[in-house]
Amino acid sequence: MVRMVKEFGIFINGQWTESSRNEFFETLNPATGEVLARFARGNARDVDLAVRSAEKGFRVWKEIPAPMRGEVLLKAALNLEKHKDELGLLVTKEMGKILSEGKGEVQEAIDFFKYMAGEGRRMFGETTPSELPDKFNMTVRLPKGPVGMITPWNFPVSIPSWKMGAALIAGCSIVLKPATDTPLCAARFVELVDEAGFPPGVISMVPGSGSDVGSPLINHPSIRAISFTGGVATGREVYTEGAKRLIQVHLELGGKNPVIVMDDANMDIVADGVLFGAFGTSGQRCTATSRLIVQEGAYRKLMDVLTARIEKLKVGNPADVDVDMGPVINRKAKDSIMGYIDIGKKEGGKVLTGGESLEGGVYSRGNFIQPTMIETKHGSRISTEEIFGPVLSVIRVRDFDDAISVANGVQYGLSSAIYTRDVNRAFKAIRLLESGITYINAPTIGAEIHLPFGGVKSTGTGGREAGSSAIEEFTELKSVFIDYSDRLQKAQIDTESRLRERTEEVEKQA
Ligand code: UN1
Repeated sequence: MVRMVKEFGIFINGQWTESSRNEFFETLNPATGEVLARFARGNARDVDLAVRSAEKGFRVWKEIPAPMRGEVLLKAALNLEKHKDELGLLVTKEMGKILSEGKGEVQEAIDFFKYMAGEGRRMFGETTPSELPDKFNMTVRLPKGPVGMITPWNFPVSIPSWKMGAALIAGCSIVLKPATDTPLCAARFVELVDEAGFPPGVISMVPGSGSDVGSPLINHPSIRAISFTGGVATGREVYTEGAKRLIQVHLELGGKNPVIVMDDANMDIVADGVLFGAFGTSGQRCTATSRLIVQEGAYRKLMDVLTARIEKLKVGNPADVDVDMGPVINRKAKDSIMGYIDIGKKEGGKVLTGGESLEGGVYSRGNFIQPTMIETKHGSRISTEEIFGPVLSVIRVRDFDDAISVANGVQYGLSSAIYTRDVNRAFKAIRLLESGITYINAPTIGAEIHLPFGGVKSTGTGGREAGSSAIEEFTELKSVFIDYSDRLQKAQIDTESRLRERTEEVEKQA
């Protein structure tokens, strides 16, 4: 029996339209190899159509009062809630994370849209005193314009939701280029959000590659900002292209996130956290725990507990409820991760558990790897480069200072964690760890959406997604001076004379 696979073009003005180029790519289930859908290979002409529509959408959307925009976002959240199971299952099928994580990711999108809906009634500016009498000063936030977003495959729903939720409440129209590995999740997400009643042109999506779609999007003269989440190499290109146009580029890049374990920690709780942090989503999170930095006294015990626990993890089709860890996204990713395991061994690392590719039987059509833990030394490639897979590097350290210096000794700085029951050390670690997110007694993953998300060093360019700072990415601040004195008043004039004049004026009025 031949199963018909659905074909998608580009999404503009609230509907799917044919791409100007009649070529398609397939999106696959990474656990089974099943073809899920076919998507148009978008191109610069499609991008131009989408951005033109976004220009029209922007002209309308920015004039809708922000609290009213919030109502539409809330409707989108409720629609996502209604379809949570369907969309969660789709995430599992197309991205390969286990069902509970697929649904969890959709919940993150729902929560964020609800949070941003409320932002429509805040969007605070400042009011300040003026230097001059009868004058009022304030700041207001205005939307940047049509904005482009380029999103990764590891969170195919929630990362688009962070970017879109913030941009939409701010009053921007958006053009989304989703990852080529997960366009179906993005397509369904865009449909469900759009159904809430956004005016035509506010939301568009163009599938396709970085060079065919991403680059024309960054370079389109009407695009006012780009928000990108992905790898460092691509991020550097996106930044360079955006810099040439002098537009704002928000980058959310890699990580090499450490969990520090001090001797005084409770090892069972550490093991729970490390399993979740390192092997949740098969280690394919920017926030994944990829380094375990353990103080000498805790080392033996923790390795024993962890090895036993890792060996019990069930790897398989993530749609089966009893599976703990699914596949990695595609063949290329699998080869690269296996390559890293090899490098780890060659540079003297010792595989404590795992390390093998899983083949045959249920694994024969998918991209499966054993959850792997390798003992290594700080400075080795596997302990400093982002692997983006189920590989945990373990490094032994002497004491707290040693642990902090190892933790900070990489180019990344997204998330970090320390397990200790010593409150003084915990607070010191908060200050000393170079990362945008720090957890105490919890692993490096699982950020909550109402706090800012982002990193330092090569992880990003300084801005933060999610949380109270999310709308900064998509708004311009305008400073406003309102003079109601009925005369020309000049700022920055000699204080002494001004003070005298004003005193005389007030005395006369009295
Ligand atoms: C990512 O990996 O790019 O904190 C995002 C977490 C998730 C988001 C991760 N809430 O692990």
